[in-house]
Amino acid sequence: VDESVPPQTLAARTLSAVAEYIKDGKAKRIVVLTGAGISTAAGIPDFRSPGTGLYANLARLNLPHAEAVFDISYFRQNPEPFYVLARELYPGKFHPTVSHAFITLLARRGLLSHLFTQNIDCLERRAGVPADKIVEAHGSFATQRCIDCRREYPDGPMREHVERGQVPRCEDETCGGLVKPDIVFFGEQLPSDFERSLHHLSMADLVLVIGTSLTVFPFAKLPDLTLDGKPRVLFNLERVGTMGTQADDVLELGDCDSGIRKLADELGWREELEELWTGI
Ligand code: CNA
Repeated sequence: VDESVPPQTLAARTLSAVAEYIKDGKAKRIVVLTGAGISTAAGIPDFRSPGTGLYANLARLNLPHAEAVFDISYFRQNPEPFYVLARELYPGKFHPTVSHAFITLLARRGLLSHLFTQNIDCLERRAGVPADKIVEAHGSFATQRCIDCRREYPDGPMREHVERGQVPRCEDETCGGLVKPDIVFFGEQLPSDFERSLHHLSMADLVLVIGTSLTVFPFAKLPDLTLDGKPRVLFNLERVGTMGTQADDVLELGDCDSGIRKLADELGWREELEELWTGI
């Protein structure tokens, strides 16, 4: 946004003004949008960061192109590369970040409308964000099923297969289809609660966007459903999407944990945040 355009709602385009807005009770319904960048500090690589991102490290899997690992038609032909990756990403090995803990804190203070996440690592649940506030736009590793007959596959054997790097098969022997976690692959529909929850964005009076390149649609359009005059804050290493084009957009560029701690300081919530985080 042109620096000469004054903000409409905030006193200034700064975290301190965002904190004032929250403390004044003007942000009763906060929507948080997250992507892989909120979990990199937990040790889970994102997709697109140059050098460290998953796509940069998939060469050894001999994929036709990096996205193929999450492509449903490729998976039908060759599920092994996905299971190599699943072994690295499988939930249970990682601890939520301080940014995840901040979302839990918002929920405890009754300020969290909803969290929309693109992540499949289940770290927001582990951080204590209430399940009914979470929209897992791309599904998660929490459940799995046969891609042919849709029969659910049990958690215990799933974990064993993933740990051994083996591809699980449908327990119905007449089917024998491939089993896949209920994460959304390219070419698959998003979960039904995604569409059903979109109206929460137009009801939000503050939107926090944390650690996403805003390149995967339809998720990437979510920040643009925010109403005019409602502040949007980006916590990311780089500027992304349309963030920074609205009068009340605040850009906090850098690692998101530092940005979130800065906001917590401004709010006077820092001690509570650190306590919550270390207690997870
Ligand atoms: P992405 O395209 O890899 O983008 C990540 C963004 O986060 C980039 O803009 C980075 O600059 C930024 N970033 C990285 N580290 C930090 C940090 N510490 N602080 C602030 N910003 C940071 O990932 P998206 O989530 O945008 O892409 C959507 C895909 C990625 C979804 O379908 C996810 O399922 C998928 N994914 C999820 C995980 C996970 O569950 N943790 C991991 C890898 C990929």
